[in-house]
Amino acid sequence: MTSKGRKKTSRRGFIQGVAISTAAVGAAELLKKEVADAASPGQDQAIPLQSTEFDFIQKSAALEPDKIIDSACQFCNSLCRLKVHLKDGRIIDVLGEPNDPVQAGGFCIKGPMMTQLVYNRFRLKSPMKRVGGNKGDSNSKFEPISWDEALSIIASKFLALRDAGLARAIANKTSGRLPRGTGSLVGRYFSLLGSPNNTDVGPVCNDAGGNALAWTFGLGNFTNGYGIDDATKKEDLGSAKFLLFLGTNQAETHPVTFAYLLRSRVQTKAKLVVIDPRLTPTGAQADEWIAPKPHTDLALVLGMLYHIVTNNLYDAAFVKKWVLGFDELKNHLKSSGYTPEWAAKVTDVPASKIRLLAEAYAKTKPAAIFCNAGISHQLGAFDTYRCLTFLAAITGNIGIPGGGCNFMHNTWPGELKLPAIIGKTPSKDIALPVGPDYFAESIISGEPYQLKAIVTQGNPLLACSDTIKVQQAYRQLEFYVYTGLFMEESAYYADIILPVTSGFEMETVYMRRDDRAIRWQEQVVTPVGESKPDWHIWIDLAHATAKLDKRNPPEYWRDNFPDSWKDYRHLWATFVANTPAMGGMTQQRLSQRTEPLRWPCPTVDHPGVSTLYLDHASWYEAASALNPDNIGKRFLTPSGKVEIYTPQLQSRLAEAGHSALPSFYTHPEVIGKHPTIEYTSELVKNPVNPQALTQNIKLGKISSGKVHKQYPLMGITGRSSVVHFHSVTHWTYTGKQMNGVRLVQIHPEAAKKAGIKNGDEIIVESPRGAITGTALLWSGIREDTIFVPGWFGPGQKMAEEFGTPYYESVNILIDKQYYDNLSGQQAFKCFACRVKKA
Ligand SMILES: Nc1nc2c(c(=O)[nH]1)N[C@H]1C(S)=C(S)[C@@H](COP(=O)(O)OP(=O)(O)OC[C@H]3O[C@@H](n4cnc5c(=O)[nH]c(N)nc54)[C@H](O)[C@@H]3O)O[C@H]1N2
Ligand SMILES: Nc1nc2c(c(=O)[nH]1)N[C@H]1C(S)=C(S)[C@@H](COP(=O)(O)OP(=O)(O)OC[C@H]3O[C@@H](n4cnc5c(=O)[nH]c(N)nc54)[C@H](O)[C@@H]3O)O[C@H]1N2
Ligand code: SF4
Ligand SMILES: [Mo]
Repeated sequence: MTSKGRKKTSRRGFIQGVAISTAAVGAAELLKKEVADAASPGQDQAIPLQSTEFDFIQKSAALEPDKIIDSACQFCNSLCRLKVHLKDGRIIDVLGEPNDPVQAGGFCIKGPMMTQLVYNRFRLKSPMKRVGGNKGDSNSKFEPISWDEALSIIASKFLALRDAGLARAIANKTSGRLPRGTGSLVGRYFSLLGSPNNTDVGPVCNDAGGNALAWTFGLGNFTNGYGIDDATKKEDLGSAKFLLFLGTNQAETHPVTFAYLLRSRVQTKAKLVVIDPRLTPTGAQADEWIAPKPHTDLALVLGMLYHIVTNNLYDAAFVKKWVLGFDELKNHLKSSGYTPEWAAKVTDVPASKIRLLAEAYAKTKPAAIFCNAGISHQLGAFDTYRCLTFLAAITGNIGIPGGGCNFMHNTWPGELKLPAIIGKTPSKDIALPVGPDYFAESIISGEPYQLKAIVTQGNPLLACSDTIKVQQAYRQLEFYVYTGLFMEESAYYADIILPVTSGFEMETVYMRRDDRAIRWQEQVVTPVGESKPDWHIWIDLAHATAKLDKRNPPEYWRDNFPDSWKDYRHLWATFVANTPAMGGMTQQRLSQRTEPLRWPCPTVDHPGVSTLYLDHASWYEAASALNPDNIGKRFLTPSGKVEIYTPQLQSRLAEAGHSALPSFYTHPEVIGKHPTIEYTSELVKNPVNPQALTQNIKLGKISSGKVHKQYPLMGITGRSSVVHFHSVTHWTYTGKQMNGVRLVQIHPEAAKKAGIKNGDEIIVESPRGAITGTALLWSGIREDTIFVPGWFGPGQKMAEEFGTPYYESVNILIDKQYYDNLSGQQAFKCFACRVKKA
């Protein structure tokens, strides 16, 4: 790389300009200094090699790379290409891709931290089996074993359960990351075995957004794209004139794509409104920051819809041509009395503000909505997202560049397809409810049936709610296989531990950008120890199963899992050949590009789709490649129109206690008296996830507010900062150094009432349990709300290097019974609590 390229992508430039800049603070003027102060330490710590404007690395005999490999970051959905510099086979530096206009050479502090996943003394290096100790205890003893032994132990356990008629008691659970396509191999293995309980990360993460998009528009994906649309040669999201963010802190969670939006905004002067109970570095960039009561966004959106509908602010021509159910929506809003005044009482946002927001959104076209975990992690997630799709639909903000419902992490078309299975597979039972934490329920209660063997990807002991119950369940579980990079909390419960490779150790397609885009990444270094990428593990497990299965001939397993798939190029070519509307996404094409390529993309001449539902030949071509039934359709619903209300939608949703036109309800631990949710013991078929059961519900019972007598505050959870990615970065040097202390954000007035000062050690208690942290007084948070960051855990040994504390999981505080019975999303973002000095 030239010195010019290097200068352009210097870390200082990026971190100052992008990740935590305070240059454009608008509405949050008051808090400017607070944010700037919080930001400045990071700026100085994030400059590794170079700190002057001159490039002294050029012609440095020691530091000039002898090879640069195009890999990619395995962390967030900004999907940065990382140009990895090697000297003598060792990684010496990591830079961004300057020739991708969205990335623009950028990356955040976590990009270079990928190297610390490779060079790390805590990495798991060989498979291990339990030889002593109690499950979950630090006295657990493990001994290294060969891959052959590990996989035959797993295969024989699975076969024994299957032969006893208990195939459904075997489950795979993903709460974390996996290379693309691995899920298809896991699904295939489970089909051969006959178990329905193979889940992916969706219900933990952001499935509700995709579910709502699919029900209203036809496809469950992020609707628009970053950068130029190659079909029209015009900017897509970069042309938005209004950006409405709900429950997304992109400055810390998707910094590089957020920086792209901010760069575009300099040209377009787009208004940015951020809705979040606390001020984040994202809100600090906004023209307006609005802080509703947690878990009340549904009311805010209903109030906005009311104002738009009753004041004729909607796009009448678009509604007439493309929308089904507008009149029903209008009647519903009116008869329910969802006025801005009503919404103001629920959300604590003034009615005048709700009206102005509704007007600004409706009148400024194109307007793009962005949402993420702040909406997904609510018990009314599906219904809230559906109402947000109505906002876009009635204002004609769907199927146009710069608009849409950009519900993050709903990027890719479900499962990548493999050829049909050879041979006859056993029939499967109905799956357990998709709620991420129903697993624990099933183990503890045995209802509707008990899980007995689980493989996980991710760290459920930190990531799932009601940690104490999860601990109890995994202690009780008959057989547990943990896969991961480190000896994380969950590993202590395992019978078998399998080491996996990190992103730089494989040639693959690991992550995807939110806008359905992917890029090819080359292998940088050889795998650490005996670690394997996940797709190798499942192919090898199938072959180990072939040797032991007495019911089926070995070919049943071997022919369905050819060894050639271990070569990711071969596996990818198989996906390209079998997955609808993916024929243009060949490895050769991906490798040649500096930018990622978007799905759907049916042929090698097709540019890939940026704006879904765009009235353009490239969209119609892609839509018909997805399914021949789509020929001539713009929206991919049964009617070919945007479906707000139809009698069919209504009757399907009513089966699980919901309605096509949502009424307001919320978590019973939200302060005040609100309509809420009751879960019945009746299990019904889930209309949104028809492969699974779900609990039926009743909506509308008014909460008593009793819990707030003892627990007067509300807690919300989320990402601690740009530095950490879930739990995995807590095993890196930079992660623990920069953000090794759990900082609990609390308003100065609330702190004063509890006798707490900035920097005090505090205890946060909820009806479920207690955790510790350090008070961070923050006037940018509601007085009735505290923010507790997730993924600090008791097993994170890197803490020793810095003398930082070991922490219990934040999920001790959260009640697992509250979830969205349609999407399965857990209500991670709400718990009643109190704080005191430790
Ligand atoms: N309270 C609260 N809880 C939450 C959330 C919240 O906001 N609040 N967010 C939820 C969300 S959105 C998510 S996505 C989850 C994430 O929660 P986690 O399950 O913690 O996700 P990760 O950190 O991605 O997974 C960590 C583990 O995955 C391993 N790992 C890393 N790469 C790979 C790989 O390629 N293969 C395999 N097999 N293992 C790998 C690491 O070693 C580590 O053991 O947490 C959820 N839990
Ligand atoms: N640095 C970093 N980046 C990440 C990740 C990471 O762990 N670290 N994880 C990745 C993954 S898997 C995910 S799912 C995304 C998550 O990305 P985000 O959704 O941006 O992250 P969160 O911090 O979980 O939640 C976003 C915001 O929701 C707010 N919030 C909480 N309750 C409510 C509410 O009731 N209403 C509203 N409107 N807002 C609320 C929180 O204050 C928080 O600022 O990030 C991805 N990127
Ligand atoms: S974490 Fe996200 S923004 Fe940061 S380098 Fe990785 S992909 Fe880019
Ligand atoms: Mo997530």
